[in-house]
Amino acid sequence: MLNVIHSLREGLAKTRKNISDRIGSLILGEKIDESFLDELEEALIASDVGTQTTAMVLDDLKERFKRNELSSPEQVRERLKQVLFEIVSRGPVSLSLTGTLSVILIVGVNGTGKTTTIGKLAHRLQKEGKKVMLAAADTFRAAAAEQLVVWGDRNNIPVIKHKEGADPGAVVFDALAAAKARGMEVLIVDTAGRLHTKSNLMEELKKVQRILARELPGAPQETLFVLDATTGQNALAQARTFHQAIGITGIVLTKLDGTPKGGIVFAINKELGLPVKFVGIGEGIEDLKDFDPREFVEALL
Ligand SMILES: Nc1nc2c(ncn2[C@@H]2O[C@H](COP(=O)(O)OP(=O)(O)O)[C@@H](O)[C@H]2O)c(=O)[nH]1
Ligand SMILES: [Mg+2]
Repeated sequence: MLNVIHSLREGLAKTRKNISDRIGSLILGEKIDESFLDELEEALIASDVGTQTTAMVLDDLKERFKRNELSSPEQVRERLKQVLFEIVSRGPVSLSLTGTLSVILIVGVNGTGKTTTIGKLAHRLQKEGKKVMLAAADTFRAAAAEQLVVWGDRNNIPVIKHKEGADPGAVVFDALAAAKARGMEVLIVDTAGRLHTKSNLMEELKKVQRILARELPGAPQETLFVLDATTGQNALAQARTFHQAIGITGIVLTKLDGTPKGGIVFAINKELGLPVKFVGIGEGIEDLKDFDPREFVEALL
């Protein structure tokens, strides 16, 4: 557990610098006043907390400041932690894997880390004792399936794939049949991620969902949207488009290690109302963590 906190802290180092170090340096020799709060507002915006969410946080702090409840830096830090925690603490974050076989559909635009996340997630589920299979429904490029096979080999789990250009619907149909026949407990489906503005991608994903639901009632149990934390506020628009078209059950926020803008977690929760279920903090097989609201806020501030 200590180890986990340590690496989440490391993963959030850049964002923490943006928020916490700024609070720290603001505090030195200064009293808590309006200009302090203005600078805090800038720090929150700079870490991609989002204008709407930042405004809400600042309203709370200003209100308390007026009531003389925030006279020390420590009080500001504690209240900030509390407000941020409240934003991310609602909604279930664990995967809802029901029934003997569950399907996790992984979606998102190109390069956000879908395939890598699948490799990490398969490793985690396997460590929990689950029998896991992968489906290469990103048939857009041959390299995509090959990349998934590499992760399958690394985890020593089967990967169902077809030829490049094959119908993703046919891949999931076969994968589901194979998963049932082989007594699998989790099937994770990789998908293509061409630009979200292309409606044919959404149609393709809808078809995949339809086939899954037809062949296995309740499937997919999870449709996870993989979002690159370095994308900035545009990521919110991406998530909204996918959510409207296919319905997302949760977010995997990747590449937190590479950005000072980890505040996007709060914007996702507040402005999209979608739970962040996992965070990616590196390229290694162990670098996928549960999103634990308390731990996240503590690691941040
Ligand atoms: N630093 C870092 N890199 C990541 C993370 N997740 C994925 N990547 C990298 O992002 C790149 C694209 O990942 P990939 O899984 O191929 O994306 P896909 O196109 O969505 O399937 C690869 O170089 C990954 O190693 C992460 O959490 N942190
Ligand atoms: Mg991929």
